[in-house]
Amino acid sequence: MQCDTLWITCRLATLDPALEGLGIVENGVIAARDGRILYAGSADDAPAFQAARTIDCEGRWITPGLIDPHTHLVFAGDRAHEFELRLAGASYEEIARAGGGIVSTMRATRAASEEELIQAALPRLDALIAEGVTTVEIKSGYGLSLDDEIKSLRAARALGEVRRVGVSATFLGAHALPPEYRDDPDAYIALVCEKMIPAIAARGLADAVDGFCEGIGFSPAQIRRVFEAARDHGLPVKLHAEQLSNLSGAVMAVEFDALSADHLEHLDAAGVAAMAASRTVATLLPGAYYFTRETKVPPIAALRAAGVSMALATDCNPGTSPLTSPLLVMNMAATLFRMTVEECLAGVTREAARALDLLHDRGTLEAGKACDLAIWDIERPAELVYRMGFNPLHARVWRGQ
Ligand code: DI6
Ligand code: FE
Repeated sequence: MQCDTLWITCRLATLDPALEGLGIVENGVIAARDGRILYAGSADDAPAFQAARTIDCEGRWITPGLIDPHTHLVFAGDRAHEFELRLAGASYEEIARAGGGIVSTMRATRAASEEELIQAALPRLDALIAEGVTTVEIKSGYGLSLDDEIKSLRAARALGEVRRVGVSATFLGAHALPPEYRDDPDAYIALVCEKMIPAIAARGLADAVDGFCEGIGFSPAQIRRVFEAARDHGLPVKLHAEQLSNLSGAVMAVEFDALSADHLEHLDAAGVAAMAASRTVATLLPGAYYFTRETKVPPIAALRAAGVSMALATDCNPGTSPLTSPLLVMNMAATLFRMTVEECLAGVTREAARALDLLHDRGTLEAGKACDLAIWDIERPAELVYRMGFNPLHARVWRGQ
């Protein structure tokens, strides 16, 4: 059988759900043609391939390319000074209420051109890519006006053109209240629903719609309107839910068949039960938990017992998670949230793909899927979770190259 590239003498963590655990194949082979996996499995069962190129992996491990399913990579400015204020005792809410926080990033983002936003995001994207990321979700949400949200989403899409990486773009207009709507939050929600979502849907600029359901964000009633507008325009939804308090956002997300409910530190039993009866993925963000010094851990044991899919993401953003390392995310998920190695690796591959509704195309090493691979200089998969501040990536393959 003809193929473009053949990787031989590798160990595979396929994450194939039909196999046990990580779906490990010792003495594996991967064959790719036209950017897709033709075969991934045991060398013993492999058909005879005529490969244009053969790469000997010398026993290295191959996982699916990593997927970061929740980031806010596109923004301008930085918030290092706020970090200093927080170290001196100010809380995240206090800073937000004093006009800092998200709104300070909004000002810088509005002042930046699309090209400047791309240039500002590239070092963050490159840091993810350097750790084997082949697909990244990128939210808008720091423009908060029609033009600035469109600019941000265009920058997100453009990042997928200037780098060899898959980009899922998410419209997060309901992220924060821009100051010009301070006295009339519902009028801002009306703008999001009646102007922004239709314009963004018409331009094909977003793959999903997200919101920040929180005391310092938007109420469940306001988010409901956003979700209804998204549904009217054929866009799937996801939600920042139960990060700082429990507003039963996850229950509402499930009602709208959301792709994911994210954060979930304050998720209660009713929220877990609702998610268990849905396809909605629990996307956990240990970087934000760590950086905000949150003490309430998401109900991992309950989510696990209920069989809820769990994904992991960096939540890369300037305020609560200035993090661009999926490897560190896995370590934090294991150490802070007590997730297993298997859950951590599935969380940045298969379950992350599920959270972006891309599991049919990515997230596991299976024939027919995109040939997005991460090749690692490790002796066992647990090393990817165990070490801190160390990057054993040997090579990254995107679409077979
Ligand atoms: N939740 C978060 O943790 C970030 N956004 C959100 O909805 C914070 C964003 C920021 O502070 O800039
Ligand atoms: Fe976020």
